[in-house]
Amino acid sequence: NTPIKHNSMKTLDEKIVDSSLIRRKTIIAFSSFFIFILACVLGWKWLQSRPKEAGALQPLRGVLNFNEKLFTGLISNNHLAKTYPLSAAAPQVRRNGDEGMSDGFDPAAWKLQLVRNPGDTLYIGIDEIKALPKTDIVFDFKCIEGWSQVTHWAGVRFSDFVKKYGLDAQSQLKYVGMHTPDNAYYVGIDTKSILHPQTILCYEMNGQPLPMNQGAPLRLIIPVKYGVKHIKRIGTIYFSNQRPPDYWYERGYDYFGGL
Ligand SMILES: Nc1nc2c(c(=O)[nH]1)N[C@H]1C(S)=C(S)[C@@H](COP(=O)(O)O)O[C@H]1N2
Ligand SMILES: [Mo]
Repeated sequence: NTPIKHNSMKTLDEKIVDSSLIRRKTIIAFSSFFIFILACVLGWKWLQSRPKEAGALQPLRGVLNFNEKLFTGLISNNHLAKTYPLSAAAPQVRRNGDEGMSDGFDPAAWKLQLVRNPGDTLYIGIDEIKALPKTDIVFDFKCIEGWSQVTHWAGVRFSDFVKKYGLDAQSQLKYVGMHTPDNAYYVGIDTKSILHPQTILCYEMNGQPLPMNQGAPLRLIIPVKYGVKHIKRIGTIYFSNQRPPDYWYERGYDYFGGL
């Protein structure tokens, strides 16, 4: 151990480390790195070997289920999605997702099928729905693909629809299911979220009748959820204690879809 002279001003006492110590440290560093990589590979292989549950590997589905429990407990009707002034609404509204929007659909012949009980279905025309109290909302529409857009929608609050059609007993059930007239797109929604004051059966966008590709004559707008749940071109609405099938849940997303 000899003092090293760095410059004319300072003299430092540095320890000369012997090379066996360096070698030992190097070996430790490399082996811990190797063990880490091995753990990653084995962990990944294990994950891939798990069975799938509703389109998601079982351990991942477990995490989704856990989050879901957490957030279903949190949502309340006092918690409102942020709203914006009319001037903030985009004039050109993005369009996304065409499942269940098959050709040959005639909006003039459309009736909403409201299944009050098995074997008890009401057929409701769009004019009846437009006659109910109208609510509008400007909010930030969020898609799980990563985009969002402030947009303006109007229609009847689902809770007003429930009052009008005497669905009090039905809305005690846990879920509401909806599907397109061709059954190709479908969602299941917890009743608490469907009765949220910002959830609307929507027939207008930017003060104009809903365009066809945006879900005419009737779509769901549910600001407490991601875009996937805002089903366009609703054909049928029903209530159930069992989870209704859900298009994107079956493809690996979480069922709740809450924000
Ligand atoms: N019938 C139907 N509704 C749907 C979809 C779809 O594929 N089919 N896609 C959903 C998704 S993922 C999003 S982001 C929104 C997009 O609504 P927009 O086309 O009005 O922007 O619709 C939702 N509703
Ligand atoms: Mo989406």
